[in-house]
Amino acid sequence: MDKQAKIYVAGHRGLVGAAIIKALQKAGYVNILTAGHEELDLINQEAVANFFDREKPEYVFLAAAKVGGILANSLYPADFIYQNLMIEANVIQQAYLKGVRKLLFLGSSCIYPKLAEQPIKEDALLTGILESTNEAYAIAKICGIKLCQAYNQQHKTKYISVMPTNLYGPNDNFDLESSHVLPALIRKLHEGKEHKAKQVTVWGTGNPVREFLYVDDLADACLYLMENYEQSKIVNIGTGIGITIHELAKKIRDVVGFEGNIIFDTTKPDGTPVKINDVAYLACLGWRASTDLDMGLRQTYQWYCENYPSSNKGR
Ligand code: GFB
Repeated sequence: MDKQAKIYVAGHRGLVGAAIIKALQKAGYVNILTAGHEELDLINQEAVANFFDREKPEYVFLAAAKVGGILANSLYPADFIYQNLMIEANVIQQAYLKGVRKLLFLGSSCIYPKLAEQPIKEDALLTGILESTNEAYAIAKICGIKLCQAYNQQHKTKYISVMPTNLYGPNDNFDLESSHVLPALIRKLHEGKEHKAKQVTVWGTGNPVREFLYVDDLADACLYLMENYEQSKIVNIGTGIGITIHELAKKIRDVVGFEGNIIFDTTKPDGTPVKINDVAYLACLGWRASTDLDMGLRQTYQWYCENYPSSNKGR
């Protein structure tokens, strides 16, 4: 990509989009295009068409999505499937019609079968049933992959799809109902410390295994692939390292300095038992994650303390 190229980052206020903007700026890209929700509703086909007509982006990072943790996914499947399908279809179709040179679509490791062999290779896609708590979201993301591949096949476009593992970092959602586990535990344990609570409750059994990637690493990988990769084959992005939710909770307890106990609410769902990306293909392409979980947790906790007004009291 030319450093002057016009690059549209869809979803620039979210965890991923904000990190991609930072990575682009750091790499010297100077013509970055964004549009907030009030300016452009990506679910509206006509609005997206007008936006692409007017702005004529040359490259697109499709990081806009309706996302959430296990509870939000289970409670609002219609929102997750509808909004994600519309965003993907609108942006990819307009990218094609307006001659975007290259597009990067962000999927998710939850597109793989619930009981896929671990670590999960890219070719596990569509080989088994999905995890029920996020089936609607996963189906929408699989459609995004298939859109990219179909346009590449029929229209000779260069749309690439990446499958990040569970992400975390600055700009994450710390709302306890809709967030993912890592930001939820930072907030719960931090508030537990503030209120000198005897215990903090973690959902599920604590036994599920997840892999966590710091979002700046993800952004770096996305930029690397945008610059160096142009095949239809999907690419996993992760660390390849898993940790149980219980171990994660203990690590966050240490970072935050909470002195009480961790207890488990087993009425809440565990979701997929194990989810770890096989990152061999990405390594072959020349990229590896560089932020380890301890470092990433410290940085994320610092960001949380600086950005959530009530959280400063506890430091
Ligand atoms: O991060 P999380 O919501 O997403 O949950 P998934 C991971 C695990 O952490 C589950 C447990 O076993 C949860 O039960 N957990 C423990 C908690 N305490 C909490 C808590 O306070 N909040 C949350 N949220 N979880 C999501 C998908 O699955 O992963 C999405 O639903 C997406 O579609 C995303 O793919 C990456 O890893 O289970």
